[in-house]
Amino acid sequence: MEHLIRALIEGDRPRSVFAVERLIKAGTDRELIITEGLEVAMKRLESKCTLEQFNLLEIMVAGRAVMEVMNYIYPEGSRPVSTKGKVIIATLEGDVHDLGKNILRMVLIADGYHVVDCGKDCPLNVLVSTAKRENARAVCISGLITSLIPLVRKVKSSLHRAGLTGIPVIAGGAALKMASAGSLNVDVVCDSAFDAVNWLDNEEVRKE
Ligand code: B12
Repeated sequence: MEHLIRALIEGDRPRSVFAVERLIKAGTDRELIITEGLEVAMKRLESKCTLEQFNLLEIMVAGRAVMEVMNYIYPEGSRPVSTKGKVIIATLEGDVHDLGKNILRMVLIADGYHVVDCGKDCPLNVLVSTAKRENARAVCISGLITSLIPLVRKVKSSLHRAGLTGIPVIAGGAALKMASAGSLNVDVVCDSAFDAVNWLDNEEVRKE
């Protein structure tokens, strides 16, 4: 895993894919590659991304290597037909981080969900109107900066005002997973994309 992490940090795409190929051959599962590999690599770049020091190029190059690895472990052609309903995903207005959201999208699609991606920096009203138009089964918010928390707290009430009272709101991403569901006014906070899949898969069981 350390080979993968180092190749990602250096933004070396061929070496990253080679390292992941070896991990898969050795039987490492995709969840571990994402949580112990991709997430850890990006976390190590934290010091390059502060308000004082900002090395955009290095971070962007590593981000591209992360997405190349994701495309390798979730190849386009292998995606199942979506049968489990529509999930809306976004990072809210003011937050341009989207690597975690893009990973969430691929994990949800691979599990049979139809994903409508509102993108990054998404205004709340666009999120709500999309959820209404698409008859969404759930809304997922990815949040990487803490200053966005007040806006996250408004998601549920904005959905309610639009008459969407039955749609669960799921929060995740480095900034939101430090908070409780109650303090964010969401239904659940998930550590990883896989936790959201498990939560959604078990929703029907919980309702019974
Ligand atoms: C990459 C990065 C960037 C890139 C983003 C590129 C991109 N396309 O996303 C760039 C360079 C653009 C960037 C910009 C900035 N960044 Co930045 N960035 C990061 C960094 C280093 C990594 C984030 C990342 O991609 N992680 C990898 C992904 C895979 O992890 P993840 O998002 O957590 O996602 C996983 C899970 O959490 C989960 N998940 C994610 N979302 C969701 C949602 C749901 C519903 C679920 C279920 C699961 C889930 O799934 C993923 C896989 O399991 C972090 C450091 C860190 N520790 O996070 C700082 C960090 C987030 N950035 C930070 C800052 C300050 C900024 C800037 C303000 C810097 C500046 N000087 O301008 C700007 C913000 C601009 C803005 N308005 O948004 C701070 C935020 C501090 C805070 N607590 O508020 C951090 C924490 C760095 C630090 N020094 O502390 N950044």
